[in-house]
Amino acid sequence: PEGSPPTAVATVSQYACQRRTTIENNNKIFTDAFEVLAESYEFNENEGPCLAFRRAASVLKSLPWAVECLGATEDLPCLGDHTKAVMEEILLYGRSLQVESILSNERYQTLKLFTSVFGVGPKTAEKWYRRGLRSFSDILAEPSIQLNRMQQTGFLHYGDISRAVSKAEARALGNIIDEAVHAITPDAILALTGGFRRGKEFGHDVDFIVTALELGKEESLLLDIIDRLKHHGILLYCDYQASTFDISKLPSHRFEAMDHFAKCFLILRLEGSQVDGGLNIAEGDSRGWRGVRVDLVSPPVDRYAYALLGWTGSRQFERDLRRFARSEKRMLLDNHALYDKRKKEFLAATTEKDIFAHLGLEYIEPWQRNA
Ligand code: 8DG
Ligand code: MN
Ligand code: MN
Repeated sequence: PEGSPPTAVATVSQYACQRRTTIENNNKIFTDAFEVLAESYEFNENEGPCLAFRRAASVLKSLPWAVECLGATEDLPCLGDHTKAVMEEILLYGRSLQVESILSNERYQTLKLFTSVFGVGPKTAEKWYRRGLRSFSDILAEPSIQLNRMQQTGFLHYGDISRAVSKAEARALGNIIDEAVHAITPDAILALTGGFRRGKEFGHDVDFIVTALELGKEESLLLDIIDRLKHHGILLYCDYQASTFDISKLPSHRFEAMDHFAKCFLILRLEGSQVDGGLNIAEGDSRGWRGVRVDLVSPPVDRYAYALLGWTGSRQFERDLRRFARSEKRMLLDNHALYDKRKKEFLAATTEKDIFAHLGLEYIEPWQRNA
């Protein structure tokens, strides 16, 4: 029956790109714990165990049933001794001592707080922590600290940016950007990507891909959109990065490296009147608007499918697509291209389905990529 482990268990792949993972997570008690552990290892720059816990969490997220005893995990990939010990503790006592000790650890709490500011990564957070700073007021009162523009914005809009963006807010922003895009170029393509394309109810930002049918027009299109948003008085922050895309380069090995397309990281002003059901803001907040983080990426139209696949995520899904391509197919995949190392050739794609087919993978729908 539904909700319990099937008797004839189909093998679960070690690759997230061979699993279907919806937003329904039946094993949240475990995956929340693993995420704390992964983050803690990340703060300590211990990449191995960090990835191991993220992979384990991803496997559990894909299960259509809840793990109720350790025996049920026997045939699952990516679950090591450490992972299983944490699971056993949670099954027995409802909590993990290691996770609780991390959550009450001052260093973890401080790094978590500092990295919640837009523009502050683990390196900066660590530097501030080592200087004895523990709170936002410590940072803002420290005269020797020079915040960059992104970090200043992060503090200025902290309340808005750290508040989840709802699906209705994402839709309203889609309308605003759609209006801008089509006022500039009637035959431009605009697509929602990121977590909202995967069917998530809430996100930390809203991600869009925009491109022009005429090759080479995509970069000026992005600049024109930014101009228009500025004119409408809704551009609260804009970090524009010009394209550094080079068609002759092989796909990158490093996942964490950003792609080379023209893009911008924005904060837009969204009016309550534009959102069905109203804004997701604090009770008692009477401004009638809020700031929302928006990412726009603008690939050349012939790279649209690769960009869409890369920006739809989840991050774990992307990691495993690349790992699968490299380890199982001797191909290199990134947000720009797919390269077959044996045939020594680039593989063209106009849709995401083409890319899955090149990789010999069954197509996974966007809402099944919540790995
Ligand atoms: P969320 O916003 O709802 O929290 O989740 P998300 O939509 O999955 O995360 P995201 O941080 O907005 O990233 C969406 C995808 O974009 C993710 O799979 C990684 C991908 N991505 C790139 N390049 C870049 C980049 O340069 N910066 C960021 N932030 N994301 C990038 O492929
Ligand atoms: Mn997003
Ligand atoms: Mn984003």
